[in-house]
Amino acid sequence: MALALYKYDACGYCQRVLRAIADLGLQERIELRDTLVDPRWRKELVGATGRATVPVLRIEDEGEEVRWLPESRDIVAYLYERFGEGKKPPAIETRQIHRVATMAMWALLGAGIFFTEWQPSLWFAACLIGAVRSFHNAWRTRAWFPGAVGVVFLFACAAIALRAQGVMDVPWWYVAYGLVAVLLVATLIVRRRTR
Ligand SMILES: N[C@@H](CCC(=O)N[C@@H](CS)C(=O)NCC(=O)O)C(=O)O
Repeated sequence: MALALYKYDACGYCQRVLRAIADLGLQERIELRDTLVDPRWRKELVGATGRATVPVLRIEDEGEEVRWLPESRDIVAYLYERFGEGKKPPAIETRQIHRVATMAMWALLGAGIFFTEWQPSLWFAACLIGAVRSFHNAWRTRAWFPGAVGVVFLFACAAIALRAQGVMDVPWWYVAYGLVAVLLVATLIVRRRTR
């Protein structure tokens, strides 16, 4: 049996599969093929599946045709079923925690519009959640872009605090411009890398 995972580091879905591999102690049994580092793997993946989307697990069992298994959830389920010896995949995933954090962030931002006297505290809390979420994402995926978004959120926190304390009025436009600039650069870089 030969297993190979087509992936790249900045992909959150790939991280989900890599966590399962680590949890099951399969690092030695599954070859990692980074499609952004080696164009050969990307070409092979596109040839087999018709697209460059990762993660995909290539399964080569003796006497059987090679199978290409896409979808991180399906790959994780497959790995636990085959190698887990009864172990189950984690019930709560980081993605779910992030979803709750995002909802809380929007709820606090929305509440700040209606409860104006609480606005600085509510918006400060919202931006702090945004910063923590982004930095965690950056650490998890080893990607710089979420980190940059985290910095913008921190800037917003500082701006709100300084304004609330009457120290200085940092124009909000800088935050918006910063975010747009970061998004633009990130889009260009991702486009170049996945072309
Ligand atoms: N539903 C898929 C999503 C996979 C996905 O969107 N992967 C992204 C990277 S995180 C990708 O490969 N994008 C590049 C492309 O589609 O060519 C999964 O859970 O595996």
